[in-house]
Amino acid sequence: MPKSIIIDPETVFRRDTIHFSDIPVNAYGKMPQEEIETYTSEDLLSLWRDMCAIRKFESILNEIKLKGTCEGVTYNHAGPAHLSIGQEAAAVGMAFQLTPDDHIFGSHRSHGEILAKGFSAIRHISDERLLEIMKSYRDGALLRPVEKNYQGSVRSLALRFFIYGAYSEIFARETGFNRGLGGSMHAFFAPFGIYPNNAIVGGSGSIAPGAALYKRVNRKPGIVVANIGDASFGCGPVWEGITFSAMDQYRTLWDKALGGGLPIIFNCMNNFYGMGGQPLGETMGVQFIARIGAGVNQEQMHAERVNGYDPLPVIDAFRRKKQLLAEGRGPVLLDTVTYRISGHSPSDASSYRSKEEIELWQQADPIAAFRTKLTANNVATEDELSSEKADVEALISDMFRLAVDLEASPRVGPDSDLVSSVMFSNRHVELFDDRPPEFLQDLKDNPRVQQIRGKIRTPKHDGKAVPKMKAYNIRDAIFEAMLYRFSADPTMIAFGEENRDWGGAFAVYRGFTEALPYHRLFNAPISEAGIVGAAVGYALEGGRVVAELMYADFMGRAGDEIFNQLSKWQSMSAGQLVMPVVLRISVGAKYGAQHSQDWTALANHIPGLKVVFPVTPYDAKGMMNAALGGTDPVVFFESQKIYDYGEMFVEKGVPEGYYEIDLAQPSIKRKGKDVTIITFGPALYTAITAADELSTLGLAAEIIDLRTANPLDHDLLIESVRKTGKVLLVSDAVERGGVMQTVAANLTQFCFDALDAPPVVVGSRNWITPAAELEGLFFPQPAWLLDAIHERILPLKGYKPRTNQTLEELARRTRLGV
Ligand SMILES: Cc1ncc(C[n+]2csc(CCOP(=O)(O)OP(=O)(O)O)c2C)c(N)n1
Ligand SMILES: [Mg+2]
Repeated sequence: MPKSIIIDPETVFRRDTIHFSDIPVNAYGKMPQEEIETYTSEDLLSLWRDMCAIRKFESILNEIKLKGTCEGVTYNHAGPAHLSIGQEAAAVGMAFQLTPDDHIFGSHRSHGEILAKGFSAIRHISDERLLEIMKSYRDGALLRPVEKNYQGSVRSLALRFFIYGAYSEIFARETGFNRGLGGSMHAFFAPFGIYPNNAIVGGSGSIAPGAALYKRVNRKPGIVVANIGDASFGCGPVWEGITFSAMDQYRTLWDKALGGGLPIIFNCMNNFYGMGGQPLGETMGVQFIARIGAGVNQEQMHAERVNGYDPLPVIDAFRRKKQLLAEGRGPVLLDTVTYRISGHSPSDASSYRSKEEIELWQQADPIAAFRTKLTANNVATEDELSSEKADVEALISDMFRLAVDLEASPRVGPDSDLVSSVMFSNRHVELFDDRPPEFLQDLKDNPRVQQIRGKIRTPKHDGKAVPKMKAYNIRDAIFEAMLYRFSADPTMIAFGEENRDWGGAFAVYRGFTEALPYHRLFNAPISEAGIVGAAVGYALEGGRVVAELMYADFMGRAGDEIFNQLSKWQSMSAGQLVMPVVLRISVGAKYGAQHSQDWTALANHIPGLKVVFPVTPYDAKGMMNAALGGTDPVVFFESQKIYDYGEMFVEKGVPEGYYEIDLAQPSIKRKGKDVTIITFGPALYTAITAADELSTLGLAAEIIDLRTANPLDHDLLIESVRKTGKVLLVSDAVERGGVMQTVAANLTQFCFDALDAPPVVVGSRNWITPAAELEGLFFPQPAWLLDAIHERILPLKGYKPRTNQTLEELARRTRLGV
């Protein structure tokens, strides 16, 4: 149902003041004795061990990177090592409370967070389950090297397994968590609740909210922690993720039984530096990251600054904040103060900070300070602590030596097709969860479903063309495919700007508002990065999602999320994770330079995305069905010019039942023998008009609609071009660097011997898109197609060109860059 939130001017214009509450800074004030009562000695010892383990892990990397030799091993580690020496207490404090159901996302400097979370998970998981994970994870590939001749307990085996997996990943070995395809900055291990870490700093800020959304929508236990560096709070996507997480609707409009606000903690690992830039005093003005919470919602995100140089205040804060999240009062912002004693990377000359400052923080070293705390409070003796430290350090050293050994821990071979094999998952998943899908009404009663039932799905009716109002159109086709998946898969959700009450900006979703509860279809803030990022997070957790960008021109606003996140996590996980996201992107017209651009080329350029652009109802339904049944990210372009077009090509019409179209296959829309015209997008209809005129000149054009840019099976194209010997490629994208240039280049190679002339590409001018009244100068017109054929492929008898499509003109334009 549409919502009804009335804004009353009388209330809005009433004199008032905005009140803020105080934000606690280092409020933790428990005495050591009180804490000794909260924790068992073993708990406190585990914190000690974990911190020592992280320090040792990172110190080895520092040494091998700097000197090329460590622990008697000589090795050149070519990749990055962003170390967190100094940040151990913040990491173990963050992880101590978390169970494997609690998921962390992080950044390039996440080794410490990964290790702390893994150690904590190993403590939380039963021996049976640990064994199950180790044996099943990549069929025991990580387990085999560490269990050889090992007689210890399951728990210590799990520690070996985990540390080994982390080192192997960093050294790009087959035996790494992600077969070395993630590496140091992206390592993760989902079975322990460790989710992708992002080398695009702040990247987790837009993704982690989607993971929290998944938990809420699908009633899954646990919280989500987004660990983000202080300097990365300057990143737009972090703000967008926060905005997405703090929407009122979770608590005001959504079913209360779902649990309220998103269960997420934005945890700032505040070490006071970017690389060399300083948020405090230089690059930001906020002074305390915790202050940001005050601008977000009335509860100020329950923001607080805590001392992350001691694990106990951090644990205390996480315990309290987890309680808030359980009460549905998220999101939370924590400003966890720590310090990076190590450089940004081992090559860092620390030119941006003084030796004195580093020494001050070294004197306050969190590990040494904790040692003193434990001995002063009689938790353990110096000898006991030294012995614990020695044991865990020996374990780290052993696993380092094993992981660095190329024989025990090989890289994928040069002939391996591993990377190709994981770029796409290419699976079909009917449903990601087996609970019944939720609807608000019986779909038979849905007004849109009823309306569509009365529409005509064939090109002709009673021998006549179907009037627009009666034709089953592209909007209907997308609606129908999505409705099928909403009915099949309870995890399927859709969101974007104006998706709900408005009916989708272009009315595709009209009818869904009545049918679906808020948590399955909702309006997102105007946060394109937040929208696509949340879709990525939702999918990484195992749910299916359709996100929408209102105009292709807004892709830049979600650039990182489309180009680096949506596209990459399947392959960086070496196929452990899937990405069942359909990103609907509408291509505009008539709205000028910033609302009318076909940016298929941008998506097509990025490895890891499927890129389709159906332009008939039959294709739209079949391709949306395929996209929504698959497990890969599909960028699904739609054209605003033709949303209301009925089916003109498939005589039998658009089936009411379910069918899929192979996302790699182009489609012949008109048969012909003299010249092949390949189109992508609504230029299909331009080509049809041009082909009609060509036929009056005695030429039969074969028209092939590409439908997909990637993947793309060229067979049909090759067959046609070999038959005609001539090919023109047309789309509404600007001519330079477009999808058609790639196809033309490929066809030149595939069909060189059969071509009478080089393939010719006609696109829009390399301009801004001008005003609606001038669009005819910009988008390819039917005459341009004939002119291009006449000038560059086959002179047409008695034909007089109407525009200048000569090679001289092409040369002139390229010289000018227009
Ligand atoms: C989007 C993006 N911009 C810039 C960089 C380069 N870079 C890597 S680390 C870093 C500093 C990040 O500082 P902060 O977020 O405080 O994390 P820290 O390194 O202190 O852990 C920068 C600028 C990047 N990786 N990603
Ligand atoms: Mg920092």
